[in-house]
Amino acid sequence: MNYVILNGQILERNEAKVDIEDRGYQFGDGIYEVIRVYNGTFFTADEHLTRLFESAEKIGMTLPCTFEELKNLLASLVQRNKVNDGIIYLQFSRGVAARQHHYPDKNVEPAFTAYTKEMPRPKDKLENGVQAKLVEDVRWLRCDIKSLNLLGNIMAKQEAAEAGCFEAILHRGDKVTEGSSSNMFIVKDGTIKTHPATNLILNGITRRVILDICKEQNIPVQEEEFTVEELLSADEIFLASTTSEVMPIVKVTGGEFEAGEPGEITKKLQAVFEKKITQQCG
Ligand code: DCS
Repeated sequence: MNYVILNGQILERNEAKVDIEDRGYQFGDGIYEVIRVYNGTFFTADEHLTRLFESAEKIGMTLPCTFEELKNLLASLVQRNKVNDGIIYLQFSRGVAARQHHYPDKNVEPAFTAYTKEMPRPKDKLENGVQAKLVEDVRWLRCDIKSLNLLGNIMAKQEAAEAGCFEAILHRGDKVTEGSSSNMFIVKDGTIKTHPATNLILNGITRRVILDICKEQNIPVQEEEFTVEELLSADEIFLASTTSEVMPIVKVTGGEFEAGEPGEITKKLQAVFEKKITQQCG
């Protein structure tokens, strides 16, 4: 049986019904998180839930539960669905109200849904790397909010997929920002560069784990903007996300960057990242 969460209750999936005037459905007015589960245990759950509460605050939404209540309920769902290696997806929309752009009354509670999915680690791609395509970043200027509004991201990912690529590398003019659903990193002469955590990117939890690893391992990092030209002349490129972990990019479509195989620093980060998974999740 597949269970889901609807407004604080665990239900069978076919019993969970959402109103057609849910503001998430009509406006994309809400926020979400994707948390990794390894071996039946959450990885970096506190960091994800902290970001969720921050996103809520940024859009003026008060979540109808405490951090601990939420974490416990999510853990119950993972247990109930017997997730081994997978994810939990959770979202809060601003709730159900007659369609008007401005926020509804304070007494309208956010609508909370969550489900789990079995998802093995992408071992083949982690080992061999993936291809990516450069796509202009035409999203709004609050990419730091993990909003349900993903049209810009989706359109970029589709463009990449149609070119046979795993990810879109977004750039605003000549500056690389991030991936359509990941953060972007380059390595040049032993130094890692990634876009600073501004309003132009989502400050990924995987990104933060990688920055911690770099500190521990004395790998130099610059959280600085870098150009498309720097990307294409980098020694290594990798992306990072909850589902993709530390994923080597071995080719940028068009053939401007073609490493062919994952780089040494990328592989080192992968190895330490894997250790962190084992430490937290067994
Ligand atoms: N940037 C964007 C635009 C993202 O959507 C994501 C994650 C990231 C960066 C990386 O953040 P995390 O390291 O915290 O995952 N996107 C999630 C998603 O929509 N599906 O899986 C991960």
